[in-house]
Amino acid sequence: MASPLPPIAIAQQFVRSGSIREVQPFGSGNINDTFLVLLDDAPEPYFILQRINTQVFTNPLGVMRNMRIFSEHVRDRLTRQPPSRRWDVPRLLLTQDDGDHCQDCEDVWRAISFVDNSITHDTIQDTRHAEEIGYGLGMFHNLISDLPTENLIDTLEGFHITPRYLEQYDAVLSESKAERTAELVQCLAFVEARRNLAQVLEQAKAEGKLPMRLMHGDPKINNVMIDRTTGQAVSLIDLDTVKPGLIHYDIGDCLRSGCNPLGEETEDLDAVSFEPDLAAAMLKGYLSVARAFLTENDYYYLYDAIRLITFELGLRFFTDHLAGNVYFKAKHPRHNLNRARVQFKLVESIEAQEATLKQLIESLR
Ligand code: GN1
Ligand code: MG
Repeated sequence: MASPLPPIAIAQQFVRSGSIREVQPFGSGNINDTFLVLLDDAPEPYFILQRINTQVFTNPLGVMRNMRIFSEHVRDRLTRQPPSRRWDVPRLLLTQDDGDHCQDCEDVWRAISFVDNSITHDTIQDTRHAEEIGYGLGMFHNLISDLPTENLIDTLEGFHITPRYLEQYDAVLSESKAERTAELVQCLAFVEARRNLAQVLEQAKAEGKLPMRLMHGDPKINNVMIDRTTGQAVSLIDLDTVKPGLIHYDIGDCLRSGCNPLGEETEDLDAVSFEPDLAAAMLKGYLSVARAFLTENDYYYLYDAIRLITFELGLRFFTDHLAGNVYFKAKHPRHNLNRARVQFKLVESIEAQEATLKQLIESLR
């Protein structure tokens, strides 16, 4: 079998003018491989090159199709109803023979424009940043709210369906020979004590209380691009999981990532906390756009969503640790265990502030 092409050779397929100076690993994604391609003498000095992880996204061409449909819809919307402030949609760059992914490559590689003069952060900077992150998610939801859900396919079956993750956890656990260390026993007990909360959003969906809409799927704070000059949110990136789902998954994910000032990679477990001031800022930003389309039930399930998606991510990391780190990229054998414990700490912090958070949600609506 031919050896895989190096990223620079793949990047070359997407270059229309100028020459490649360098291809560098980029960002902190846990699934796909991402590179920044730097160009000389080109109208845009860099672009993003990504290898889609086809172990996870088993229908990568479906992912590309969703991205095209999403982008066309949002661009059209922005032209018809120009927003009062900057909002960008990353562009798919075409190969020299007009394909949207690399031909003749073993994997599926694509290239995406870099949102000009913008930056992302892995940890929240301040309440202004939090408010902008919330605004960004609201804007994103608003812009896809009139794209029919059936226009996009499900690119990752079972994604954010918490009871399914619990089933996977049970299956992995029954096979696991991992030594029952004190911390492992603690994590096992943590999950057991919260088993019953796993179905809260799926049940609300089944009862018709929460409608299927289109969601981003992964709106953690480092997927919200911030304008370097104005500090405003200007785009959401990482569009692989834009698909039918509950917007509560998104709101929960955005808050669990943005209200944890130490971020999901910290090793300082004792200091992990969910900050209500950041939650207030984020929800304020979100509601400034989303108030228009949220229902009574949507508000009712916000607290549950924040707690559930945090629990779910902890459960996913923990399962992957027990399975031998087969899903999330891990830098060392305990990496996913540590990540799980951070999320579990965050769940405890959320639970301890249930009354405050519910009051906060009430006061903002
Ligand atoms: C994964 O690859 P990345 O970092 O964009 C994961 C998300 C998790 C996130 C946690 C498809 O996203 O669900 O919230 O890690 N994406 C997928 O950092 O599973
Ligand atoms: Mg992602």
